[in-house]
Amino acid sequence: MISGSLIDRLLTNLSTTCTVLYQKQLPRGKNCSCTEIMKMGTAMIYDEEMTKYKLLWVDPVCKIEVPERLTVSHEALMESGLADRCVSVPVREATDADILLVHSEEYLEAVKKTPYMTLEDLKEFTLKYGDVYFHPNIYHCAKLAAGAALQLVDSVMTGKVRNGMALVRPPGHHSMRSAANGFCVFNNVAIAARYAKQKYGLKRVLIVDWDVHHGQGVQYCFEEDPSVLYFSWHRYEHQKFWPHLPESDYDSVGKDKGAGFNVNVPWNKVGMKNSDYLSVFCHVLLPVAYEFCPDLVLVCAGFDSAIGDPEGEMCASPDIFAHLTHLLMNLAGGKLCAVLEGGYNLTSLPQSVCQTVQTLLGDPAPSPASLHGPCESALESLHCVRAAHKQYWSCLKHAAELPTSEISTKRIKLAEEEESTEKGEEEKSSKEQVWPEPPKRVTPPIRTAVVLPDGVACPDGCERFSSSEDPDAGIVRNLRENFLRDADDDAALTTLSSLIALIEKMEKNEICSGLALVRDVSMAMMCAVQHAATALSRRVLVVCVGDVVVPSADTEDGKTLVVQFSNKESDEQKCKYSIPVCLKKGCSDVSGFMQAVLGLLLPLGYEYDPSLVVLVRMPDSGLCDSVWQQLTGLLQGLAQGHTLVLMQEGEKTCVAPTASSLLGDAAPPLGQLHAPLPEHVEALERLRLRLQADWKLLQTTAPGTG
Ligand code: X5A
Ligand code: ZN
Repeated sequence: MISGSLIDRLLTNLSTTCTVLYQKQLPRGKNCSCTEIMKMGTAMIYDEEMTKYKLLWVDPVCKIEVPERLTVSHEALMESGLADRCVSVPVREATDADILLVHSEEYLEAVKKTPYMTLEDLKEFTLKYGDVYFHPNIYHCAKLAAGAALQLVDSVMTGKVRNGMALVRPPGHHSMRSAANGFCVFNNVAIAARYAKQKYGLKRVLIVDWDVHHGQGVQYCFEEDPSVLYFSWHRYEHQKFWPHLPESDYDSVGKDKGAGFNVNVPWNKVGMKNSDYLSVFCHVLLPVAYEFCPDLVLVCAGFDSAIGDPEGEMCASPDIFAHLTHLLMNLAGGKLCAVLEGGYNLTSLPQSVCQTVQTLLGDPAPSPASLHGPCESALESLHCVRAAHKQYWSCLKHAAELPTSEISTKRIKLAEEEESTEKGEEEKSSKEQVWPEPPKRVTPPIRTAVVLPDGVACPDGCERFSSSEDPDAGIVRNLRENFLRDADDDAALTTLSSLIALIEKMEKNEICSGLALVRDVSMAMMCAVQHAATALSRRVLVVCVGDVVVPSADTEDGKTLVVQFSNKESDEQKCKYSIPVCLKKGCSDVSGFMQAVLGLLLPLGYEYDPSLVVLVRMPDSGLCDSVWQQLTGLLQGLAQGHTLVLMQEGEKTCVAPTASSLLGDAAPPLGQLHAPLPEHVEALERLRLRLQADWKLLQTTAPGTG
């Protein structure tokens, strides 16, 4: 056992020798080796120098892009203590060669001259481009911004850290091969993608652009490139919103070999909410991303898509970024680099940055506030994107055809909405958004507790759990009367009462997650669910993999939602809260299983918003470890990470992989997914259609379409 102060000293030594600060809070209690700390780390890249340029003349379009964007974000990370937990990596200047990976020599040479220009020259130079300004120091900052993205890629790819975020100015995703645009000078993320491919030989890079603007510069860069999958959602309003490009619409899917590798989700209304964002993740981005199987995930992390932003005018709360981040963290073995783009509300920007970084550090996400399903306009976009991509992705093969009326009405809609523009403008100025500050995310002192039979070793980083107090007499009586059979011995009683004590500690947030090997999984599940739902009055999401007798009597009241994956043809769904997912050929159809997880289970889970997830694995589940770890990892976005995993005693080999996922390690990649079995696709689609009346997050088509 290493004492806290010794660890601190070790870390201090490390930080001086490696010139970076390692995560002070140890992720693993015991057996901590240098590599393990590094594997778990989160990099943070920031340099004050990037605050040292600003708009020098009057320009209402550019006045929101201020140095304070960076200072408030950085201060929030310091004040919350998050910065201290990150590995601080220095920036560097991108070299000419780095910049030329994306930009033309003529453009680079032109930008190189800007530090020597007079104010008048700068103004004139600025006029050559759209919605951007230059300053004598912006070239220096642009080199640092791109260099920061490259430092981040290097830190992640060499295994110094698992993931990280770079706080940079100027942003990058609008800049093009030979043009500055939309506050951007060099395309930081596009350069990073090319650099990562070249230096580390990566086959596939995923770029997720959750900024509220379309990163057209990134799209142009990779349009014909099937090795870089670019996803962007953006305010569009049928082309009424900047940058007003027809190629920002859903029907720009990429060109030639790159067809299918450009995914645009246009938002045609403002005011999109958490449900709209999550819905697009569950029904478009995640299925496609898992099928693509990237080696690295880059995020164009703009926070102008958060509430309060003057550009985006969307209504997603800052804590949604915890979920967006979490949902991407099991791709590419957890290798994720977030690079700041936009974000102009100086309150929601730092809040959103903190949510992102705290999630990268591995803290459980907060429970998502009431999700009511996507709005009609979002559904329409979702439907169009899925239809446009169905020929490229087998996960979307079953997506409804696009009614031909849709495409032809595109321009009409634009014209219609132009008429009502003036009214819209008035509304805009009158509403000042207010929202509650995201509550502090308190991480329980114990991450994962395990209840294991005596002979089974406690996995690294977990805590062996046995209830310290004698179980309450009432609980014992209940256990004996309702669960235990006469033949069961004291060990069975001890296990069940430990489970109950464990659930209570999870409820008090003293323990985050738990794992138990039990003799009788069904009994343990019934007992755990009954206690949580009845005694503690909690909503419990029960996820069963394999054939197990599932509690059904007490599901009517909504206290439990049971989703059971099995290969038995099940009778029709009993009620809204009991959902059998039948995969006839078992869970060996990895694609089919993942489709069910991403497109059914996650939306159900998010909408249900449980306070506890009980994940049950039967010995006949047929799931391989990596799929099981993906499932375990993804489910931890729910219930603030309160997951209790129950497995049969014999499944000892599954303990370590499960514990690893509960501890927050990234699940191993599944490889590029092939097409799911057609009969599974059909069964899942039938189920989704039947359930979507009750569960709005399952909808993928707008009323009146599809
Ligand atoms: C990076 C970014 C926005 C430019 C808006 C110009 N740029 N109207 O968010
Ligand atoms: Zn933006």
